[in-house]
Amino acid sequence: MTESSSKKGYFITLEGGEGVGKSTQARRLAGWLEQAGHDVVLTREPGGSKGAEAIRDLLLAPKDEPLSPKAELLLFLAARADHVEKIIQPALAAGKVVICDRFMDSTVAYQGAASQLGSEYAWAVYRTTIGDIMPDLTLIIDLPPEEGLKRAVASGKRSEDDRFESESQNFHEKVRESFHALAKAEPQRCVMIEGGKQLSEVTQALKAAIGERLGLPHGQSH
Ligand code: T5A
Repeated sequence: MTESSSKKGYFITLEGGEGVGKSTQARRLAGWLEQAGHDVVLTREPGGSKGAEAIRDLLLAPKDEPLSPKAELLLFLAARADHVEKIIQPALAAGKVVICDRFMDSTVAYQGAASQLGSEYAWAVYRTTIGDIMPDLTLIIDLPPEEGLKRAVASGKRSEDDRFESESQNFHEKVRESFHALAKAEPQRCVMIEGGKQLSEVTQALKAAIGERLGLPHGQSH
């Protein structure tokens, strides 16, 4: 985290399109890090705090008329402001490892790059409203959108008429391109992981990226 607060912990985010395996992998990584002796907070966005979960319900509910792009962006940031202040910053200040299923890169990809607002606009509003808190490590799980969407719907967590599932194929391609661009622009922070492999192989690649940075052995399977 680059913010100047008295941070002692380590902030990891998982990113990627729909159904790439973020939540599944986040749970596995949290278990692994706990076994290694870390105090772990596993959280997600949108959501993670009571207020942010209420905003999540509003954002993800099917709507007769979509929100305006700016209203949607501001709601994601409103949820994040509450989550950062109530959950993420206190955990990092207490020296914990925070694993967050999606964070600001999702806003840049979905509300910025894939929408009419653009990624620069999304970054600018983020900096003005929330500041410069950034993850220490961002793991981007990469998968063609159609494969991820199939997985998400098959898992039963999502339905075909879900607000975000019903976006066009072109929209999800732009989201994927944006994650590729972020990984290229910030190679120190972002690691791209191939998501089309077996679950355990993906876990192993994620553990390797974290293990290198936290000095943990990561050869064993979980
Ligand atoms: N959003 C979010 C924005 O637009 N802006 C923002 O700023 C933020 C923070 C969130 C929506 O909000 C958008 C993005 C999203 O559209 P969500 O329900 O939290 O909604 O959606 P996702 O984060 O995309 O969660 P999903 O559940 O859809 O996907 P996951 O978490 O990536 O996938 P997961 O782990 O649930 O796995 C899906 C299925 O695939 C299987 C799993 O077992 C599960 O059944 N699976 C695999 N199968 C085979 N091989 C593998 N390697 C597998 N990995 C997982």
